[in-house]
Amino acid sequence: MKGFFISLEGVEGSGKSTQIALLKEHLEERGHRVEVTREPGGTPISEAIRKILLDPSNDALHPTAEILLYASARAQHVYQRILPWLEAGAVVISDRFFDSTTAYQGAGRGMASVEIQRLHLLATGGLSPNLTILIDLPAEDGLARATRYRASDRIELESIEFHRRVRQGYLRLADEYPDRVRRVDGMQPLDAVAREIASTVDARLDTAGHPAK
Ligand code: T5A
Repeated sequence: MKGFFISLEGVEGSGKSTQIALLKEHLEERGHRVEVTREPGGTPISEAIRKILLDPSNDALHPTAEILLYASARAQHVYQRILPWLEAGAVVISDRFFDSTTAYQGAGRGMASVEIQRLHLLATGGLSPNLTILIDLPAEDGLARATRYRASDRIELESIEFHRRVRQGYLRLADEYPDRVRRVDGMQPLDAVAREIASTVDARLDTAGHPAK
């Protein structure tokens, strides 16, 4: 693959969208072609699935149907957008990818890890981010930030215990995949988080043979 694939992960309101906008600007100044996308979403079909998943009135959604919908949205996203961008040599930044399923449906809902791994393989054809930035902070702080100016979506309405399990699931992923998943302290001021992410990404791009142009 000619491009470089970065995912940003974290609990609700961890600051992913804010940091992705800053990272895109930083990388474009260094001469990279950058494509930004998100999950669930990133294609018209995946965005339609996103609406179902986040609609608070869909409280009857079964956990099995939920995980399959996230996987369907991802498969469409991978084949329609992410792979073609990577083949064209872009730096692709996705707001969430398969680690969200491991953290939310695995650690949060308690679904079996072996089934989740199989589903990842089916949905992605084996594609994995080259680098994952985990913006880590307590679930309470993230939720407070996320819902300060807008109503909660279906997942944000889950119990605080659910969101704490999600955070622990992410921390286990950082332990399990230390080369791919880099934890950044999300309680730092915004610009300090941005600096840490930019230097981590620059170093990885240089090592992977994508130096600034
Ligand atoms: N999901 C997703 C699954 O369950 N399984 C899956 O497989 C996938 C892919 C997606 C939902 O779906 C779930 C996870 C989610 O619940 P979403 O709307 O994309 O829904 O949810 P989030 O990704 O959590 O989006 P948010 O917009 O809520 O959070 P962000 O993008 O992490 O945070 P951001 O940048 O919008 O910042 C939130 C607020 O905090 C401030 C910002 O200014 C903003 O007001 N902020 C800071 N304040 C102080 N200090 C800092 N360092 C700050 N950084 C940001």
